[in-house]
Amino acid sequence: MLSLEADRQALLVRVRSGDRRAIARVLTYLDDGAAGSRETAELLASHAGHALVVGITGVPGGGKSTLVNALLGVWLARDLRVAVIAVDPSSPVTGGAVLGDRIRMGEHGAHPNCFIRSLSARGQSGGLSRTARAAVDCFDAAGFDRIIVETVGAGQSETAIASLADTRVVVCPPGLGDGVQAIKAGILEIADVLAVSKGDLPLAEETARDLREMLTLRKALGEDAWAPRVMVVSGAQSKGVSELVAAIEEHAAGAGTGRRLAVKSKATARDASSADRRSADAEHWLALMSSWVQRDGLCSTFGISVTEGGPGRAVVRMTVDRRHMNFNGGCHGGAIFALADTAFGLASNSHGALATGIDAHVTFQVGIRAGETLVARATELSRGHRIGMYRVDVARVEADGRETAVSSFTGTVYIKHRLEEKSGPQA
Ligand SMILES: Nc1nc2c(ncn2[C@@H]2O[C@H](COP(=O)(O)OP(=O)(O)O)[C@@H](O)[C@H]2O)c(=O)[nH]1
Ligand SMILES: [Mg+2]
Repeated sequence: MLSLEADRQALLVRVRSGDRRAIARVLTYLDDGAAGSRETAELLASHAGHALVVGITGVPGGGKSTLVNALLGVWLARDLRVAVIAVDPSSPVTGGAVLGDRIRMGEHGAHPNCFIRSLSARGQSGGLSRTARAAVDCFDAAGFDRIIVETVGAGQSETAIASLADTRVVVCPPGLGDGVQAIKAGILEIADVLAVSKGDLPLAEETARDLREMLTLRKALGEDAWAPRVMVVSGAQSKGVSELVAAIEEHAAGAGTGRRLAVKSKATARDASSADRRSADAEHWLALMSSWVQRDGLCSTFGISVTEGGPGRAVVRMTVDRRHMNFNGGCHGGAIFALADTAFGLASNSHGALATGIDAHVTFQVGIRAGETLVARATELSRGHRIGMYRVDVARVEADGRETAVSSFTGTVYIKHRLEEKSGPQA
């Protein structure tokens, strides 16, 4: 329905004027992944850049939605326009969590300056983070001042979605005690603010102390590891909520908003460079990454080769044979992981700085047999002073050249040495 450029432009004008029906229509259309949705997403992104995007991540039942409701209360009272995107990859729209969220945020749902939207998991995780990105850009283009993205911090796509946010709040319910370690390193690493939720409960202060201690330990390990702020909040009793708002806004003022758009525009600028320059660059990266792979024991054991490279990205390949088989006669999951991890390692080390993996999530969609060829493509989702986030899509190459999705992988790296920005890595 939006295949015509004129339709798209007309709808964009309505979205930018804040027309709720137009926004709802675009969101449904993006969520469906209908033809032309990529072009629409790009158009929306080109009009975005005003909003402060806040990611709220944490375990299910941790109190995220209740906290989102409290944040809505504060920002709406300041006459700001606030959008909420609730993403739960584990539950369909009609399922418990998202329905519960609607009720928990229902207090403000009818406010004219508020728009709450749940995103379904119609596609795979990659599809979901793309849709979430497009939804954020849509609300941003529509002039919303604050966009809150609530994600469940247990799935494989949450780091990808969290990387859209300017400021990330990780919600930790109280009473984790020693179980604080249960908070995945990757999730902790993405936190700009750690909010101990349900602050009215007795163990909240103790949990906050545990978290502060844990962060101090981390800081002692790395020479200048950055530490998030730890705060105790209660969404239900509005305790600590205005302090949380102040911390979010302070962080965003320092870090800058719209960083997700910068990643994209750098890519666009690269695309615009001349064809000659591109092919010389491509050769340079291919040779460089191939030399890394040749020095890698696992890559030679598994027959992994590089087919493309660039700053923050890499494409690798492997044909499955006896070496990769498990005892059930299928391709070993570890071999697929190794392929994805290789692409991740190449992409994350392509900036002339040493990056080591600290967290990775992988999903497997289909089984693989001997004789099949797999390709893994790594792309950079975000990269800061210390933390980089990457996504790797693994696909099976079919006889006709088409590809079937096999596995999706998200990984986080800790950047150990930061060298001056330059176009290529240290040779
Ligand atoms: N005591 C207390 N309970 C809370 C608070 N916030 C949320 N809860 C409860 O925790 C449960 C999960 O809350 P919800 O906001 O849906 O968590 P989410 O799954 O992380 O979005 C619900 O039963 C809430 O009533 C709080 O500040 N104090
Ligand atoms: Mg929730």
